[in-house]
Amino acid sequence: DGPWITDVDGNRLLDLGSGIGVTTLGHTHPEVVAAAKAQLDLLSHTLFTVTPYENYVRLAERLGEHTPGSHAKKTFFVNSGAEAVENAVKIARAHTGRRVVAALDHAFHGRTNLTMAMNHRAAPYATGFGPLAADIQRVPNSYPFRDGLSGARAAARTIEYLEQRIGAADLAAIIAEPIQGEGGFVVPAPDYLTALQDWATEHGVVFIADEIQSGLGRTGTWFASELFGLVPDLVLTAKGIADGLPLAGITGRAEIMDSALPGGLGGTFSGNPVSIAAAHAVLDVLETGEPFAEAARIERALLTGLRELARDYASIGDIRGHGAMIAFELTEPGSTTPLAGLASKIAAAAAAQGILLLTAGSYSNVIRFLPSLAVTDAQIEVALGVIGDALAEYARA
Ligand code: PLZ
Repeated sequence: DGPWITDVDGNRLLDLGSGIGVTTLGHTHPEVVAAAKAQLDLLSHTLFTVTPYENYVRLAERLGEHTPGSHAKKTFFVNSGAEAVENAVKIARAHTGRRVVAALDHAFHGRTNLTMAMNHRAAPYATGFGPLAADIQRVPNSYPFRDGLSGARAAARTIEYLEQRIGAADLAAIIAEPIQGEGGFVVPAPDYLTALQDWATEHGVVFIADEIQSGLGRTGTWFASELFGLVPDLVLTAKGIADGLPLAGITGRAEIMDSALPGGLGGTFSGNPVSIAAAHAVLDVLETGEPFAEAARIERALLTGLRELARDYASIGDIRGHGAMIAFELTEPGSTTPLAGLASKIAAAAAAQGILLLTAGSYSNVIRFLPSLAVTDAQIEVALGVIGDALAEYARA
């Protein structure tokens, strides 16, 4: 219920990870549960490409309204985030007639064969699972804490790699998480993403925003792209879209979305009606605007509390994020040398106190907060107290 999970022994666990950013409105949200139950009594499956149903089309229209940009859009629904990434790549290749996809350092895009080739980390995502998909290149990102570069400088570096290693003539798409998730909530420097989008537009490259972790209210806006003034060509959603039911979407410029042959995109369960009904309930709640205010409140509580902790513990090297997507990176005081062991000790100490905290980061040295928007300031204070106790025990001041 809300931010709580009760385990088989009756222990109440404060869930600050939401199944990795899925139950954004909270566990068993009454409107979501009611919508899914009602739909289950009506129809649980046909197959959209054979016998289409209305709630799919309406959800597509609603996503078109809320994703950045007022251009004509279309949406295709699938079952998981990785499947959304796969389909976005197919669409971009069909549209451009080009092969290569560029992903950013510290990215995570999924666990299927194509997407595991797009992730930054080989281990544990790809090691032993090859051969990997061809024509994927990774290029430097913007990581202000580690590279100290302005958005313009970081974009110039990324673009230099794109031009030298790939060349626009072969480049179908650039994919970026506006705020990187598994990579450790890396927030790019201002103007970085828009500089990449401008370059992509100029060279006929499709810009894909993977908003699977950062989208749909999580950062206090409909999409994290808005925080950067970014209007992507394709926007990917999953995770929080149906507050726990499996669903993902690819929403994009109509002329790009129409590039595949009729019948070229599909899937048996794609856009399951029960998941779609749950997603409508999620959008109903988001449209009240209340979740955005909650995300802003959570951001204030977490940033204030973490900054206080950072005054006592120099191992907190960086605090970053937006809304209910906030993290801190643990490093040797005064340096960027990662302290992975400290992050796992803090997460374990929190778990022992009934608080579920997720780690993240390419160096496994980031603690991330992805709470449900139902989490209260008092609960956040308790969690920060437990983190403070763990820092007192394990961190050098
Ligand atoms: N893109 C930005 O965060 C999923 C991974 C959980 P799927 N992140 C959580 C795990 O251990 O596998 C994710 C993401 C971004 C794509 C995905 C993939 O989404 O629904 O897990 O396929």
